[in-house]
This record gives sequence, structure tokens and C-alpha cells, in this order.
Amino acid sequence: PETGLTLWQKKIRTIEPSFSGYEDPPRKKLAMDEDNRPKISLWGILKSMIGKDMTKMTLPVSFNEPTSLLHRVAEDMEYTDLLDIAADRSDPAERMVYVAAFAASEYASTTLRVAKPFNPLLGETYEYCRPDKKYRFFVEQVSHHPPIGAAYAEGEKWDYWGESAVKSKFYGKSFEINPLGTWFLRLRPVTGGEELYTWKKVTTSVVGIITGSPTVDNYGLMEIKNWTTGEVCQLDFKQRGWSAKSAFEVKGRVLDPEGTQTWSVGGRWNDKLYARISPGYDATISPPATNAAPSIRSGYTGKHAPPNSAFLVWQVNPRPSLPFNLTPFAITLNALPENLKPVLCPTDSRFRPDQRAMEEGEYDFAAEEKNRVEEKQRAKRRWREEHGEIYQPRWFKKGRDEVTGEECWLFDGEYWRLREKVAKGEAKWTD
Ligand code: CLR
Repeated sequence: PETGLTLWQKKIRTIEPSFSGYEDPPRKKLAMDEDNRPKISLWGILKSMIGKDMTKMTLPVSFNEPTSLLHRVAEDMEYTDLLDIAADRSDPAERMVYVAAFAASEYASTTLRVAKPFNPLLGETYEYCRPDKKYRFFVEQVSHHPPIGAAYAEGEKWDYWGESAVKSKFYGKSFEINPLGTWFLRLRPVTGGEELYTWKKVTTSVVGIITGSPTVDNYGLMEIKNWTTGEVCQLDFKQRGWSAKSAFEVKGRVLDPEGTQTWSVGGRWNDKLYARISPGYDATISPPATNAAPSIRSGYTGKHAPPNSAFLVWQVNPRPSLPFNLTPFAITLNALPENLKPVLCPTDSRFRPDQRAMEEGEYDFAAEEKNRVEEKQRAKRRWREEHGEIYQPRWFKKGRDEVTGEECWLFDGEYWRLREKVAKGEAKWTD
């Protein structure tokens, strides 16, 4: 029965109509210049919560940042330029280098963000469009216990989707967050056809809570697989040690379908990633001397990347000091310009009063509103239980991926079709 959906997903769609409401350029700042959150010792509050997972911890709202977990999924979109470049390369190993850089780039925004995003309500949605980059993104909270978000993003040359679900536990020494879901990327390369890539996210942890210098680390092995050509990229995110030497370090290799190494990749996930051709061996990566090698991004269009020397694949965007240590990209997410209000789905995170209050620095009001909306959600849940009603997500359906055979959430684009009608005044979100 899911074949119809899958067929739809494979069609090239026009995504332009979804850009109505996004006429204003992305927001550059919050109303506040600095957050004046009360400085409370993390350890003081957390020491009684050892062994708990995040869903069972009640924390004062001053531990929050004015984002929701749905926004945090959207933050994966910051470096989609890498996917556009990947699609433009004619060599599958080079495409893999850029796709792997994209997968690693998803961690850059985690540094300094030692704060809790708001928990999405069941059925909460979040959309994010970028006319300048020609993509649209959509995510829905499809389960509350356990918390699960299903996401689907579409660009001109790629689609990216997956399930955002984590297992978390506070060990005292550290807070460990293990992502569970698989992420899928469908790339439409210049050479024609399409390719499917998958990977799983690595572990995020907060260390240094006891010593009062909480720090975000990301570590573990990530394997990015191209199911169409057989290329694989293995990335090793090194765990931060006692000396900060291995902090942020990533090292990896691209293997061809026969398992022979073709490229070496390395760098730091908070800063820069490099790659070099290394046929049959594992090469160490040292940053090229300035301008030593023509970078593919600066216009090199030959069939193969320049040999022998590492080139810069990805570089982090500037990180000016901003409230809540948000990134400039994260700042854009909760913007609610006048044009967008009338077309936005009423369940969108941007309408959450508690999160809005948080970004406006009204922490007490934020806490009050948070309690109110969560209490409302509990009442709805009790009602469902009493009436034997099983909750069904609105925009996603559980299904199976044809290629990998894995369970995944299927999205049929209905959200965007209805949105287009709403924008034209032909329908209401409640229809
Ligand atoms: C990691 C990437 C996943 C989605 C995801 C889910 C939960 C997020 C996590 C990411 C990053 C770290 C995170 C976590 C929830 C709480 C935790 C934001 C984005 C922070 C750092 C914990 C704050 C510490 C408390 C003690 C206040 O795909």
C-alpha cells in the first residue's frame, strides 16, 4: 500500500509555492542582545537526578534555550550547500566526501549549547523554507512517550529524511544522548539517476558538569553508506580526552565498492574538514598551506579532485557571541514575520507562547505557559485513554524503506499541498 507514497517521493517536485510567507530575509538577531538567565550551578540541580533520562527530569526553565527539539532537527539544514556540491560531482567517491562532510557538519552547532531545548508537544509541527537555498523542511512530533520526531526535507538535488529519537541518561560524570534513528539522503547527481545514502548519528554528551565547566562532546563511529554504488565512508569522532588534544577530532576514509580506500578525510567537527585522494592507503591529513591546492568549491571542475594535497571540504560558519550561545542559523528558526503568520500551520512551534516568551527574556511567563500547554497535553492524553483512542500522526505514516528494508516514517507531501491551498485562500488548515 505504501508504493504510491514512495512513487510520489521519487518524483521531482516544484517546491517554489511553499516559499510564500518567506519573502523577508532570514532574521539576524533576537529582540534581546544578551540573555540574562540566572546563573545556576548545573551540578547543584542535577546531582539528585543521577540515573535518570531526560524525559524524567524536571528542570527550571532557565536551563532551557528558546528552541524546540524540532528546531534542533532543522539545524541539520545549515550546511545543505554541501549536498548541492555533492550532486554536482560526477565521481561517486567525491560525492561521498561531500555527503560525509554534511553528516559531520551537523555537529558544529552543538558546541556551547548546554541548555535544554523545549520538548515538542504531540502533534507539534515545524516547517522551515529557504527560498535562497531552494529547500523546504518539515518535521512533526509523532510520539510523546518516547519522544519521536519525523522529518522530511527537500532540495532541488536531494531529499533528506529520518527519525529523531534519542535515549538519554545522566551518569553524574556526564550526560549521554544516543540518537536511535537512521537518516536517509536521496541524491540526484548530475550524471543522472539517483542514489540513496544512510547513516546514524553519533553520541552527544555533556561532560564537565561536576567541575562547573560543562562542555558538549560528540563521539563514536559513523558509517555513511551509498546503497546505490556501494561506496562507504567511515568517520571516527574521537572522544574528548583528559588533554583537549583529541577534542573535536574526526578521522575517516572513503572505501570503493570493493572495500579499497580511495580518499582520506580528517579535521575537526567544530571547525574544518579536509580530504585527499589516497588510493589504497590511509593518509594523514594536514591542512594545505594557504591557497596551495585549488579547492573544488572555488571553481575546480575537473573530473577528479586535485591529487596529493588535502583540500578544504567544509568550514564552519562564523560564531559571533549571541544570546543562549545560539548560532546565527539557529536565530533564524523561530522568526515569525507578518507574511508567514497567515499561512503557517497552527501547530507550528513558532506559535508556542512559552518558547516565544523565552526568547523575549520573560522567563517566569515562559515557565507558566510551559506548564499550561503541557497540562493541556496531559488532559488530552487522559481523554484519549478514557475513550480508547489511539493517536495517529497527521502528516507521517509508518512504513518501510524499500531499499534498506528498515522501518521509517513516510511523508507524502500533503502538508505542502494543503499549505499551498491555504496560501491561495482555497482551504483552511482545519479542513
Ligand atoms: C543531537 C542530534 C540528534 C537530535 C538531538 C536530540 C537531543 C539533543 C541533542 C541532539 C543535542 C544535545 C542536547 C539534546 C537534548 C539535551 C542536550 C541539546 C540535537 C543538551 C546539551 C543537554 C543540556 C544539559 C542539561 C543538564 C540542562 O539528532
